[in-house]
Amino acid sequence: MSDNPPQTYQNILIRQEGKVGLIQLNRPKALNALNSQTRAELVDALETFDADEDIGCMVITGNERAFAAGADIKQIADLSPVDIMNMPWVDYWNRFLSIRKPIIAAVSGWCLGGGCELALACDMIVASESARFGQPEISVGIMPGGGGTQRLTRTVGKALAMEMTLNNRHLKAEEARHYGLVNRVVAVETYLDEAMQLAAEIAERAPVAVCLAKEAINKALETSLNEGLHLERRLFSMLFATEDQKEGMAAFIEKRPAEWKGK
Ligand code: CO8
Repeated sequence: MSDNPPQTYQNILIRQEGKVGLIQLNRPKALNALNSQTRAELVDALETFDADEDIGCMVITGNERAFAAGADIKQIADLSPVDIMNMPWVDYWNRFLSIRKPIIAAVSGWCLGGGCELALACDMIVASESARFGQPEISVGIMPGGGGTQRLTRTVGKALAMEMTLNNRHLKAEEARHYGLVNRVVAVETYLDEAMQLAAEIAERAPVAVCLAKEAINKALETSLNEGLHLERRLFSMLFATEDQKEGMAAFIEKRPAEWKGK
């Protein structure tokens, strides 16, 4: 948790539905461009949900027209390299990556630049048919700075990442699914419901195993196979110290539903 969590948020809306925490980016006039305030609020809300025992999964969304059209260009246009270095963005990203529970991006419309990087940093993406993914930074004279060159390349491969980053190629939703960036593509009318349903299902699963499995899969993108396998083995062994492992296996043997405690 941050030291001074804002009591009210200006640029996001939050709500809890069952065991799912929903965060909606809410700067529609700016196509949900990510200014510092929005990033701070987003990470604060995620940390609050992450610490809440009643929440098992989070969803980040925007609106039908835009998930997020990138960093707020108007906020950063006149900054110097030192100003950029001193912005707390790196801290926000690090805090985002420390969230233990799964995060699903529910994406419709524009998902560009820092918005695409945000979606890529989530654990899964449910997209509407109108979703458009891109790294258009080159068009404003810069390059991705929030993980785009790394996560996008690991996800879609070098050839496509180059074209998207160097020549502002956008991916339609179905293409994004084809290249492995997106889990599901559904109608605009249902993308948020679909993401919430997926999140609700995950939130019903064994909580500790969900968090550790998320950690292990994300590690696969940033480590050697050998190190990843070692981590997996350690986390796997650790789960045998949980009450949920005993309960899950007993429930299977006794042919009854398991009752998870998250312990
Ligand atoms: N920043 C600020 N305002 C924006 C942004 C943005 N990224 N995108 C759109 N807006 C604003 C527009 O200025 C406009 O405002 P106004 O009505 O006051 O003029 C409003 O949103 C609507 O936009 P448009 O009129 O342009 O809408 P269109 O439907 O014509 O076009 C587009 C939609 C194609 C999405 C277009 O708005 C666009 O190209 N936006 C910019 C996309 C972009 O270049 N994004 C990358 C930004 S740089 C970045 O993300 C770097 C990330 C680094 C992260 C580092 C972390 C450590």
